[in-house]
Amino acid sequence: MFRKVLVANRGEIAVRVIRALRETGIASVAVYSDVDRASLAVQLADEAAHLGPAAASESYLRIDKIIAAAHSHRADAIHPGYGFLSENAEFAEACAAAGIVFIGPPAAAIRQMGSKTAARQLAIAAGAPVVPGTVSAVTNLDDAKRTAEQLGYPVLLKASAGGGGKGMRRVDRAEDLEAAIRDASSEALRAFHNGDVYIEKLVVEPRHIEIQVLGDQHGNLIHLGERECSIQRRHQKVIEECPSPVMSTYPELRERMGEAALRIARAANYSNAGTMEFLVDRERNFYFLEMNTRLQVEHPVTELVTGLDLVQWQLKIAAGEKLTIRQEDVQWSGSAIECRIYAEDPDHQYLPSPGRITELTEPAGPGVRLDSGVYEGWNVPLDYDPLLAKLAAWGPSREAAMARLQRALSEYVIGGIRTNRAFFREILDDEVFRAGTLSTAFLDEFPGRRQSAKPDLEAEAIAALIGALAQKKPTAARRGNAAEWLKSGRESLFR
Ligand code: MV4
Repeated sequence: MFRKVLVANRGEIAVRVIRALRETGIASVAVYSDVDRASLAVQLADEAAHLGPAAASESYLRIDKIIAAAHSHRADAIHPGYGFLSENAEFAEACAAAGIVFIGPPAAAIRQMGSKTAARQLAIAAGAPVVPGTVSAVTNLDDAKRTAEQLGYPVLLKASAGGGGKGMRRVDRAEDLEAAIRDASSEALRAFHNGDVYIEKLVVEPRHIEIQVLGDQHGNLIHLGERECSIQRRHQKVIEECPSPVMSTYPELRERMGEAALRIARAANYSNAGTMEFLVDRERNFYFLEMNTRLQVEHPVTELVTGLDLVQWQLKIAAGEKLTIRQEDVQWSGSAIECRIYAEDPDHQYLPSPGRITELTEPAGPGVRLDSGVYEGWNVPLDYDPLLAKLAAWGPSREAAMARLQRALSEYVIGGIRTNRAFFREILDDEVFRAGTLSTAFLDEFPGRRQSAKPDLEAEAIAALIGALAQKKPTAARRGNAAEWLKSGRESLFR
């Protein structure tokens, strides 16, 4: 096993990895930019290395600086976390060239999955279902028209080099195709320096379900089931859960999707942790979309339900150990739901809302897991993704998990900055969410169903006023149910 590991990331995921290292008796090295000097990750790690200015391009994305830090701190491996350099094949190769183990998949698998069309071709070759459409780029309008006609409108144009919804265009009629190809192609060119687009049949109101896989360097591969990630805003996941509510009704779907994910992983010679993204339509047909060759933000819900520690397994696998869990050993128990707590302003289109956290009370108790990267007094920088923490709850049933998550959210106090905390309280009360009939259209339709949005915002404002007038925090008894306290505060004010 490694003696010392450098964590090439920041925020809650750096903390997550440092915790795993501490549990395993491996020394940790945090890295930091100018604005992260006092970060929680730096405080928790055994050692820390300064990378440079706040801009990620001058710090967390600098392969040379990170490798130099690993050398000077004598780290024998690097964990990349998610984002930043985690899916950069050149970084994985640079680690190997420097004699440092990259804790992740082989560089070749990262590179192959980085091209959406290459991934699609691989899936087809592996016999896994993909959305009907083409694999090669559109070259002329007549061919494109014929393809779209054969697939049937609506179709979706996608960037070959894409991901994250950039360069995507829905086309409903043949006469709109030409302009849409032009738009999608120029957007793709700007975003990815590659204007190639291809055509897929549009899957209407799909569920977004992903399968977690884990493989060692000896050819052993297993899947750890699915995560339902349909609730997204602007291609940013907001809530994730395990199992998917649809699997509770159709358990054989997990087996079939798991098998498909493993076929693709085998074809890619994959090892370490990875995730296959699928769309699932109303008839429960599933289609491979793309693969994420990293540990994902939402991995805790899988850990809560399977009892496995994905980061511990990443370390063992990277160190060359064998996967000792067989597929039949994997068991799913109960239900877990996670919400991503962002520093963002609900009153201003959920734009990032950085600043100093002046008050922080974190939830805990039975079935609650908080992966946080912040503390009271921490200044949330504006330079990075505004994810503060992931709050997850486990329960023996989906209902129990929802109740625990609601309870935990009611205990969570984050002062000084705006967050999306109240938004989750509404989603968890929403009848469509509670019924589990989710799709990627959920958040588009959600505003129409919110009745309690206004009073809740009003209650928060009044609470702030009462707090300011009283010059004190809510008492422990009141804090137990912030919403009730807010209501009683309002009632007494208006009586
Ligand atoms: C689709 C689709 C419907 N039909 N492909 C969005 C991001 C990119 N990775 C793939 N995406 C989609 N591809 C076909 N053929 C709908 C989406 C999509 C989506 C997918 C996953 C999660 C959220 C989404 C939100 C809107 C659209």
